[in-house]
Amino acid sequence: MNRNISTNNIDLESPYDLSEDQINSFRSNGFIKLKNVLSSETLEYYRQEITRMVFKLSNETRSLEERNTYEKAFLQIENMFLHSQIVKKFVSSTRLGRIAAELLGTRGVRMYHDQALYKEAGGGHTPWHVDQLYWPFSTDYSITAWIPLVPISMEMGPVAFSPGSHKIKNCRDLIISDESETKIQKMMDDIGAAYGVSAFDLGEVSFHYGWTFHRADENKTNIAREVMTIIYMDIDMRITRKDEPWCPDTQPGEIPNNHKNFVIYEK
Ligand SMILES: O=C(O)CCC(=O)C(=O)O
Repeated sequence: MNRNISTNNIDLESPYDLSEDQINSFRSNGFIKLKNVLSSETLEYYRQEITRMVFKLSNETRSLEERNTYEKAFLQIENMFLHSQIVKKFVSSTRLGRIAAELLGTRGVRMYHDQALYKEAGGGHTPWHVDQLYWPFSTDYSITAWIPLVPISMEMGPVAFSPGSHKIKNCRDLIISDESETKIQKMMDDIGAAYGVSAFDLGEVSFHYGWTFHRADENKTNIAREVMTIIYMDIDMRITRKDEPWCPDTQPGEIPNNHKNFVIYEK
């Protein structure tokens, strides 16, 4: 860790002003990209710790050629906050949590899990998929913050969304795979769905619903696409089946409320 970088966390707690238009745009498109959410100083401070933890916790030793499509897409490290108090501070940001709650229109959000998604230099594409397929939630009030820790050019494989696709019910059951990429792309072509992709400035963060279809191109550069994500659920979300290890000690029908599923923001 570079001790010269200040631990200034002003950006993590101060409110971000969301306009009515931005909230409406999120709800109709299923995603939004917001600029200047975090400062470059804050991002660089946490990037150093998150990157250190990715390489500490990853047990990937194979070359890209030896991996399947999913494994080529990124190094994926989950619930890093359990291993680092610095990461815990980052993912507990009330600035980010409040944006998530205001976009969802809920009275607050709690942690489902965090996830670093490092698309290595030369790493493969991320196939089309929806996230909530994997999650046993009683409602649709789930949202992911996709937080670039470096500027992400088009060549690095920024996350891409199909606007309005959170309302599409077809193909939701396809787990992330070569099959999901082909079948969902065909469905998108058949219905003439729009495709939204653009580079991310440093400080820009996207938010998407658990049911929004998304994917990413491969990383054609020789630097890693360093991204942290935080997956939030409505503070009042109940689970519909047991969900170990993500929601420990929680029975179906209950609200997860424990050391992993803590409240991040409450109005
Ligand atoms: O980072 C990527 O390539 C895909 C992101 C994603 O699937 C997600 O954040 O839910």
